Amino acid sequence: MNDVIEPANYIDGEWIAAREAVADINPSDLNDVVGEFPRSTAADVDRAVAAARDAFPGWSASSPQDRADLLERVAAQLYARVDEFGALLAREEGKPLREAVAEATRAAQIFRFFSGEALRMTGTHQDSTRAGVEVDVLREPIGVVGVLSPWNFPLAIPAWKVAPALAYGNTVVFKPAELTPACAQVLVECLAKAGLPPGALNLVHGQGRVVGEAIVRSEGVDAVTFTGSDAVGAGIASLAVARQARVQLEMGGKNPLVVLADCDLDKAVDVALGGAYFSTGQRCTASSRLIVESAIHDEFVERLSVRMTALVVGDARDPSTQVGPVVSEGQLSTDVSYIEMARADRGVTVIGGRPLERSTPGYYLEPALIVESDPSATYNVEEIFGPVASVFQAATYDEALALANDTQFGLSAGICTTSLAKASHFRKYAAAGMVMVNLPTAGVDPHVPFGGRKGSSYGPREQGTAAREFFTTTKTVYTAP
Ligand code: UN1
Repeated sequence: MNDVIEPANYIDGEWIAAREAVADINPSDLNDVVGEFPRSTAADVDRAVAAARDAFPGWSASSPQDRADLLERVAAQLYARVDEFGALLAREEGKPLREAVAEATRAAQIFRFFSGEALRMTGTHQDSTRAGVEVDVLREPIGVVGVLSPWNFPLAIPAWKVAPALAYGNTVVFKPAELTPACAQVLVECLAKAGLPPGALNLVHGQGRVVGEAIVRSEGVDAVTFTGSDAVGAGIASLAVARQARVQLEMGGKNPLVVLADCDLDKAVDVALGGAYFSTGQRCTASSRLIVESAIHDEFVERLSVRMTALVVGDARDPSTQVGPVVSEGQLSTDVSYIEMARADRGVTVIGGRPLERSTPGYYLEPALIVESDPSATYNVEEIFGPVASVFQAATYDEALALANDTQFGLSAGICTTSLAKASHFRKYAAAGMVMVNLPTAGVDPHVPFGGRKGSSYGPREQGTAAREFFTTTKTVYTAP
């Protein structure tokens, strides 16, 4: 890694080497060790929380212009290093290079956006209902924020949690996913180089059940923002609520893409292909349920399977790769077990879905398309988080909409149609936090709200100006002459 210091925690402005370390392995080549990263303890978390608490009075009282300038300096470093950081992300997580560079760029955009937000932490002023009294609603930071981030967007998701936390004057204890510590480390290096005061952001590498849990339990942490699985999210929520800490959860999806008979079929196949299989399907916004009007079902399956089986699966660092490896051995065996479950069901056809060998040992898996399965089968209900999608028939638009909404999740929902009436209806009645018309369910902008309904999200939205709802609290001030 170019210009990267030794893997370490960053606490109170100091890089602290590991006492115990764990290897960070490239999923495209298991012989390639990215680094040995700290496996921290609850005592490390206590130090990080104490540093964040000590830093809070100074940072929260700092000039918003200083916070804006600092975040802008981070954005500038990220923009200048998108190729390098994209290459690191591809190596560490297995995201194909083109997508990895795009993610690094997205992280830069997010820091730039929140640099501006530091200067827009506005309140409101109005007259009281009582004559002569005035009311101001002020926005203030919440305090110390625990950031728990996943491996699937190891630059962008930390960016969209850390940047608003700091912009609005909070201090942070950041625990990245254990599978992607190097991306977190380079991000924190950029913040350190930008001149962040000691303690304003602390990085503690390690396991969720040790470091993550210690953060969530710590009385010194006022709010926790988490992206990851619904099972882990539920545990975090109960711990946080038990001690009245603020909590924001972004969890799974089982996102529907409705494809109507009046669609532009080439475009719809493109949308389904990208939504289901790019990023190896490892996105909470992936299109895992393709709901196709019966009139075009067979042709859709035919065209999608041709495109899908032609996808180049390989080493994420090779620019010709379209689908990288699955992130880890555990995730590969999860994906394969769901695929095997589908294969064992009577009448179900699974196209693709076999583990692959490449010139280096890695977690390669052919994209899989499950055809003619029961929508209520376990693999069609639970989030798989791999390159696996199911296709269902619906006789009418109404049936397609009902099937689309028949899920415990509600993150993103898509429709491919040329009918303005159907698109408008779907925009209104899709039970999801995000709706995509003639676009993949995955792939979101950095400056607008992100989040879902039902079991996908809990708490206020992330990103855009909506982020201030979680990262600030209001104070209502009444003034009489
Ligand atoms: C996207 O689809 O562009 O974990 C972003 C995830 C989401 C981010 C998806 N929180 O996949």
